[in-house]
Amino acid sequence: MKYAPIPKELFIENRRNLANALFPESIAVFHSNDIMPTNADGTMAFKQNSDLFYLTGADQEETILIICPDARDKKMREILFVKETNEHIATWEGHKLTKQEAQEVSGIQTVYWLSEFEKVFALLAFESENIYLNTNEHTRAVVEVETRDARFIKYCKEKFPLHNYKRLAPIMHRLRAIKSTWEIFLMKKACQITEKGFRRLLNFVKPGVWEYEIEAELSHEFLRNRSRGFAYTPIIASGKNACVLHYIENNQQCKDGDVILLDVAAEYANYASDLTRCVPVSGRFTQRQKDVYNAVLRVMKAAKIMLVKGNNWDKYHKEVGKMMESELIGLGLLQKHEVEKQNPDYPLYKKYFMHGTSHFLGLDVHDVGSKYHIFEAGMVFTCEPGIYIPEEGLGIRLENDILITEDGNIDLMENIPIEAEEIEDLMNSK
Ligand SMILES: [Mn+2]
Repeated sequence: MKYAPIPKELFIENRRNLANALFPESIAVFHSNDIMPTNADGTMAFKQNSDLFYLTGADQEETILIICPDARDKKMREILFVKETNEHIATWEGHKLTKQEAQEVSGIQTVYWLSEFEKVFALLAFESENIYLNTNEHTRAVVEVETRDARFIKYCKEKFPLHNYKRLAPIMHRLRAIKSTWEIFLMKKACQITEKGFRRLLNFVKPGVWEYEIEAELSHEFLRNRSRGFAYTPIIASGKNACVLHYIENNQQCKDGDVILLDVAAEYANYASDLTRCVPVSGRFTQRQKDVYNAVLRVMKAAKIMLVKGNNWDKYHKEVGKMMESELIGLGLLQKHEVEKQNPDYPLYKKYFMHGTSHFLGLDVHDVGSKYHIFEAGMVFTCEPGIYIPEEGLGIRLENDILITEDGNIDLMENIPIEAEEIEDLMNSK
């Protein structure tokens, strides 16, 4: 791992919270992700299952966690299974967790090699009434590939047909939505690395630069700061490309007079940050560009104030929509009399601002969490209004990561330049 060791207390506390959420006489099982194949003998880089990581810190393939809080044998209440390593694996793939290292990383005392899993699971299943299994229930997930968790569900239901089966996903979504102190520390670290990358590119952008050259600068800065790289596929979209919401080609030349929309951020220790900034290729915004920029910035600042404990998703989005409406009228993009007679189910502002303002952020960029959950301290949301005007070849989105606290919120990206003038000054310094 590139990141510094994480205190095991984080994972111990997470497991305690999970154990408390289970019915009595239960066993819960979490599997790591697979290493995904590409072609021939190629593979993708390994990405750990977020739930397994959240509960163990084990960042390795072929890992299984069992939680069985009522096991008669106390040693069997938490068990981590890791892949047995040997000299051959050490030579070809490098170091894998030893049992002792797995204990140190996770704080789990009982560690077995993976080959013991079926036998141990069967013994504990006989003691248990409920079997909790994990599924990906993210509302926007499209999963065609069968995961290790999914394969295990099939195996388990065939082998133990008379148990009560329960879902881990709703519990995990609720737990992971509230970030602990250590998680916030790691997310701040991701934001700090993102800031370094953004500051680096302010001196790099000039007319004629290619979008992928900017991507390379960011990669360089992220990796040298112990990040694995981008937290998600970066969007570096100059001119009209900014109006394609998921533009990831990043293969165009940036032209004098255009604005570049950069939705680019680093991960750190598997935690995501999520940033969007817009910078003028020439180092100076035109008046029109600045007007649109400042309209988005005003909406963002006002939206941020509403990301507080006790508020809810629906109310928040309605308020942001209203603010956006009045800004779009101010920019001459909507007419007041049209807005007054619009169908409230299809508000006109959606023509220029067609995505949501916020999403949960954490181990996953679009992190798990329910939109029916009232805002609570410890939740981290993005705040990312935008205005996209294809006919003007201009798209502006601004995005920071906001932590809700007991008495307001903290902008985890407050140090990253956002005022149009500050960005211009930094681009023109040196
Ligand atoms: Mn985002």
